[in-house]
Parts: sequence; structure tokens; C-alpha cells
Amino acid sequence: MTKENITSSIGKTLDRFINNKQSEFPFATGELSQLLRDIALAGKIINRDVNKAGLSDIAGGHGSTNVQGEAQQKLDVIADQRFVRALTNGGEVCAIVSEEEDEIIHVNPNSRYVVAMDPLDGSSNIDVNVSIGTIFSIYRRLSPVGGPVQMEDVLQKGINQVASGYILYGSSTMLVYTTGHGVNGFTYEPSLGEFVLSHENMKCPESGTIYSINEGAYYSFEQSVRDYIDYCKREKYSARYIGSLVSDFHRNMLKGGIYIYPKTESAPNGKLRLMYECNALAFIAEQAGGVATDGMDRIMELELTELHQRSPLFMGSKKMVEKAQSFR
Ligand code: P6P
Repeated sequence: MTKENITSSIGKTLDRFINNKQSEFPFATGELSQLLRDIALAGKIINRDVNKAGLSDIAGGHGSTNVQGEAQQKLDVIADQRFVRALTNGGEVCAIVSEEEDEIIHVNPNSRYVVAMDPLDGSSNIDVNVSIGTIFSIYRRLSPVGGPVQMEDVLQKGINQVASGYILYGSSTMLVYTTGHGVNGFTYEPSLGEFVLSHENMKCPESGTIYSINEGAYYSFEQSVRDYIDYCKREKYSARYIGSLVSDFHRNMLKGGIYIYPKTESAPNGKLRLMYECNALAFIAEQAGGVATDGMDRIMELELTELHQRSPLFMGSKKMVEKAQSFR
């Protein structure tokens, strides 16, 4: 089959989809479109690295720690380098915030977009062949183009995102993103080297019977969280938690469910990072009809005061998040 036949039989490529969507915005300059393509390119390269991790010397610990004090996996560092290089070469980014980088990476002062990312979330799962993911969030800078990037450009609320998404390196590799006009999912076709539209206009069911939380920490949760977990058990819900946020979130969005990482005794502000994990996925969740809160307040309305700020996260089907919050 020719490339055209394959794509015509299985759908629209990401490139074609981006071009079509751009044409719907008369003032679009093409810069955001190019940035999305740059992210997809980095995802293809990381997909190749992840798929061969067991066969090359890129699995396992890197022997360093990130700003969070967490041991970095070799692929954490590789993924970070791939993204920084792709975004730098793409020319559309003025600054990058990465989970793997202590400080802001200043790129092109003449560009208007800021990218916040977790290059490879859940990377401790790599060595045991469990799905992992990239999470990204895109903002328009607030300070004048041409000048140095300011903290105001990166410490923006989630409601200011112009786009966000994730790449899931799982049984198949998928790129899912939103620009504020719905959520669409693309499955990577290795024989083409293309992401092809496979999940158009994704919606999160209003309710569900899957709950995702690390119950090993049950006794370090607030009583309201324990009460909700007990409720889920009485309702005979399914417990699904694989230690990879992107995977748990993706499954819950498709089938209905809730993901909770609450504050604990050891993580009084929660574990997940507000800028490049919570906000990025909250945008997707809300665009698909779900919700994302910190247990009380809307994630995308939370003020950011530091780059690697953490937040509790309750995210997924609207009615399940509301029920969980009703136990407070
Ligand atoms: P815990 C991975 O480190 C991660 O950031 C998420 O992908 C995952 O859901 C969570 O942390 C797992 O954390 O404390 O339950 O092992």
C-alpha cells in the first residue's frame, strides 16, 4: 500500500490536522502549528529511545538527582535533551521550563511561546516495561517579544494556556492535545513515521467506576480521602493505579474514572507539579468535559509562585471528583 493509501485508510495525519485547524484561525501565523510539529518530532525520537531502552545502555539510573531531589533515570535526561534540542531548533520558543532543569532555559528572545514540560513522567517504570509519558503545556509570553523572558512569562495560571497535551508511550504511542477547541488523539504509525488521527473529539464520561490512587499511603491521607476510598470499595469500583500519571489519566479519560494524588504526611503540597503536570492535564480534562481540582479549587485558577510548585490533584470524571470532594 502507498503512504497515501495507508493514511487515507486510517485517517488524517497530525500534520494535515494541524494545517486544517490553523486555516480556521485567520490571524494564525503558523508559529503555534510549527511548535506542535516540533513537539511531535521530539515525541517520535523519544518513542524510538523508549522502545529500545532494554536493548541499549539507556535504561536505569543516571546517577544524578533533579531539583526535586528525585533520582533521574538515564531516559529522563535523554528525553529532556531531545525536547530542549527540538524546541530550540524549531525556533518558536522563548523559554522552556522542565522538570529536569532547575532553572528556566532561555531560548529565543524573539519568539513568543513558553513551553513547560515533564519530558518523561513515570520514568521509574521504564525498567519494568510499564507505559510512561511526556506532558507539555504552552503559554504565550506576557513580556514584549525581543526582550528577556521574565518570571511573569512562566508563572502563569493554567487558564492562560494556549495548548497542552501528552505523549503516551504505551502499547501504542499516542499524542493527545488541545488548543482550547476540544481534545484529539493521534496514534503513531511506525511504518509511516506519522501520528494519525485515531481519537477525534475525545470526551471524558461524566462518571465512572475506576479510581486511581496509591492506597499504600492510605494512612497518611486526610480522613476525607480515606472516606472516599472506603466509599469506592463499598461501591465495588475498580482500583487501577500503575504509577504513571499519563497512563492512568488516559485510561480514566476514555473509560471514566478519577485520579487522586492528595497531600500526604511526606508531601504536604502533594507530589505532582502544578505547572507541567497538573495544569497541562487539567486543560485536557476540562476540554474533554472532566474536571481538575486540588481537592477544593480549580487547578487552572491556582496562582503560581515558583517553577516547580506542587499541588494536590483530583482529576477526571466530573461526578466522581464532585463525590470525592463531598467527603471534605
Ligand atoms: P507514587 C511518577 O513519578 C508520578 O509523577 C506519576 O506519574 C505517578 O502517578 C506518581 O508519581 C506515582 O507516585 O508516590 O504513588 O509512587
